[in-house]
Amino acid sequence: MSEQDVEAREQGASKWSKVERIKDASRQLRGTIAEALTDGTPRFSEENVQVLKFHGVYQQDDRDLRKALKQEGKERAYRMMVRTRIPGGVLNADQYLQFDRLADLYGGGQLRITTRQTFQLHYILKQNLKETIRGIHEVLLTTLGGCGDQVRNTICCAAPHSGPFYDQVREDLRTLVNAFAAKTNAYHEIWLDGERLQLDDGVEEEPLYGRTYLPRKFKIAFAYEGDNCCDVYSNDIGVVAHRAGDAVAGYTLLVGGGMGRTASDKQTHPALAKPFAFVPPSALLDVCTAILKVQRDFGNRADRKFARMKYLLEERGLDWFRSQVEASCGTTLQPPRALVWGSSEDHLGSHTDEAGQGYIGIFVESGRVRDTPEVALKSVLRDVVEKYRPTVRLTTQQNLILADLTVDEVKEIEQMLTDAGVPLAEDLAQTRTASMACVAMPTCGLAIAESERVFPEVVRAFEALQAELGIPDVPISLRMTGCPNGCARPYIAEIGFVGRVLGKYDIYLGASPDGTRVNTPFREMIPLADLAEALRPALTAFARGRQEGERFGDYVHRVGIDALRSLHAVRVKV
Ligand code: SRM
Ligand code: SF4
Repeated sequence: MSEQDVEAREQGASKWSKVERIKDASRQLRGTIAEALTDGTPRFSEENVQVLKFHGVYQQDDRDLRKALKQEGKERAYRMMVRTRIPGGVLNADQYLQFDRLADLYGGGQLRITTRQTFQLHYILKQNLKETIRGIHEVLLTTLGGCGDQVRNTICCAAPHSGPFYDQVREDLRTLVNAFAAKTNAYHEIWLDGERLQLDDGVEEEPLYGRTYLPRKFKIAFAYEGDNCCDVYSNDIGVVAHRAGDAVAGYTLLVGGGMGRTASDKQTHPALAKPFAFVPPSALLDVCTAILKVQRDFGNRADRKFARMKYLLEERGLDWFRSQVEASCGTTLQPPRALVWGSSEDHLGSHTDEAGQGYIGIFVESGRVRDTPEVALKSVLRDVVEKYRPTVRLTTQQNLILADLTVDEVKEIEQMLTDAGVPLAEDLAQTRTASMACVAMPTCGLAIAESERVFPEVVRAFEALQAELGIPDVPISLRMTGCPNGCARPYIAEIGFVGRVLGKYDIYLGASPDGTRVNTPFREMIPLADLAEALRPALTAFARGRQEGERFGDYVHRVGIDALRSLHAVRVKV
């Protein structure tokens, strides 16, 4: 940083947001969490709530109970959500079984696969928090970095491809994960009863993050050239691996993606990451570190609505950003390579190869792993994992892959799933398997509308409409969120439903199926029960006018959103 920049940053500190001040005073994420764990209350203070996020813990309350408890003059029903960091979503059988067990012990008997291919446990009482985190640590996983203003869970295509190219990409992913993990001893001290450090002994606990970490959350995704199943453009850094025979030729880096919007501020918006540079594998760590440092030093710490790196890039421009990164890592960057995408589908269904190996990708509706009277998903997964000990891979579309199986094992598992009432992905409409909903009610404190709990009805109504219009087999990605934050990435769905108020949604149409174009607002404030019908005119026009093989998102883009809006107006007049 130049002297002027340093000065500007120091002056900026006087305008820091409240969260910045809390981080600064937290003594590298200690706060007073250790003391609060034994204070006998069901909740944490506001300061500790902010610091806890860095440890992968959110304080929530059961929103279904709020009103009744208030009427009875009682406190909210506080529960904690614990989010793990599972790089690339890969778990061994013991790790999976530990989550299954912890869910039964403390998490209401359910697990939630997230859109960043990790597990969340909900409904954890404060008194069980330490045991839960220790249980996760026992199987060599951590919750540190599950949330907070640091690098979050780094995601990657979950397909269990093998060979030197894939091995190297995964190795490079691990290198980044290790380099960007918070180094504070606070985690050990608080959760694992580690020895307490004297903080005045001059030890720099966080050489990269410093006292105040990053201005905001920071997300990194790895994709294999041609396969955008993980929505690589929605991340702060997208790392796209190019092949050279069996080796990695290098990576095209994309920068500045992010989905979040704030309903009350029209200047906030979703953005796709922009092509930035091509780097050889040997330079990946240095260049990504330099990008992080630029965001660390210049990102907005006064207003969290504009603190993601996408806004820094917009404010200063890509050329300025590049020159800062080059100065930081002392390299002249090469231009990015052109990217061509073949598929963005999740890796569902059964796959076997000639060598007798196979895997099975299981569709998990909204990522919720639990037993219901009709479908014993959680139990059958536990039985399967105990019996066959597969590698378990969580996907970024909230699904789950069981890998490293023989062909016979794949067949036996299919039978076990069917017996437990779990449909095989091949037997479901592709629209259903291409769709996602965020958690929302009753745990998400930011939800303004339902999402996961109502989404199955919406998808089924939409499937019925597709069947009626004679296009049941055309996959259309539907994504719903309970607020504009975009946790299920609704702005890169062919059809996005975004909660506006309780019971009403804005509809967005026309993202490209390969995740390279955001969608456009189509209609506002549509009641939940009318969502499928609100799309009838547009879908009818698509069924009649689509070109061979054309997907709905591309059709909307071709004919234009205004043409589809006017179709709706005509229909209403009639
Ligand atoms: Fe998210 C906040 C759930 C992926 C953008 N997200 C939240 C919180 C923690 C609410 C809160 O702050 O109190 C939600 C907890 C709900 C609950 O009860 O579990 C929540 N986000 C989720 C998950 C579980 C959704 C899901 O259904 O799977 C995903 C967990 C991912 C993980 O394992 O780390 C999840 N969130 C995302 C994504 C998608 C992605 O990363 O690919 C996005 C959009 C991409 C992005 O970051 O731009 C996303 N979540 C947000 C935002 C808006 C950020 C912004 O830049 O404006 C918030 C609110 C915030 O940070 O202030 C948020
Ligand atoms: Fe909660 Fe909104 Fe994220 Fe849904 S999109 S989980 S409602 S923050």
